[in-house]
Amino acid sequence: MASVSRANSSGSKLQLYSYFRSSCAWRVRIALNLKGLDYEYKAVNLLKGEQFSPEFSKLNALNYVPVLVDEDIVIADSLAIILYLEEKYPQNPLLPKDLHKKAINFQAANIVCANIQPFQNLAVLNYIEEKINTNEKLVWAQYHIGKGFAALEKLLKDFSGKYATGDEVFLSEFPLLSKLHEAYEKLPAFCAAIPDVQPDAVKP
Ligand SMILES: N[C@@H](CCC(=O)N[C@@H](CS)C(=O)NCC(=O)O)C(=O)O
Repeated sequence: MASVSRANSSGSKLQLYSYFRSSCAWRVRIALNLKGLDYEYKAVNLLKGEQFSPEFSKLNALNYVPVLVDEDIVIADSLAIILYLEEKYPQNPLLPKDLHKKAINFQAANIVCANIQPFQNLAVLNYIEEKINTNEKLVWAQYHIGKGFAALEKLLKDFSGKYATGDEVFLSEFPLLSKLHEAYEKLPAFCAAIPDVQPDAVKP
């Protein structure tokens, strides 16, 4: 695992185990950036299988990124990390105060984390490729992503302003989803979290 330190003016001890193309790590990078938290980027190359190293397995028995280490606290799940950051570092809140809007945020986040992302995970796609074939792998991923996006599009229709549930920034991502994506893309915290600008990005 390679480690790259970012400028760290606040003396923060946060470390993020990440892979530049991981969507789960990507949302945590966005949250860290929105909160203005410096962190040390610990690259875990998923294509090289570094997630299965004994060192990394100690941090997450599931062998997935992201993992956040905050001094002696280790958290291995993007949503758990984001909710931890929200409580420990309350500056620049990620969630709306309104209870209903907050619940919609959780619902949308869970659609992404439980009903979309797991079906297109590397380990799952490799398994389908091995047991069935490459074509089926793509059909499988597209079906589940499409189903999840359709549910998100429907859910957010009544709530979205500039961002998903209003004009405050929230942690998630058809015509409405595209519009939201464009709005998020303009924000510096999101620009700094894209795969291509991460320390472990593969340069063309
Ligand atoms: N529920 C976890 C899922 C984490 C996850 O699936 N991570 C993927 C990258 S987005 C991973 O590390 N995959 C490695 C593999 O499939 O071997 C989260 O939201 O953090």
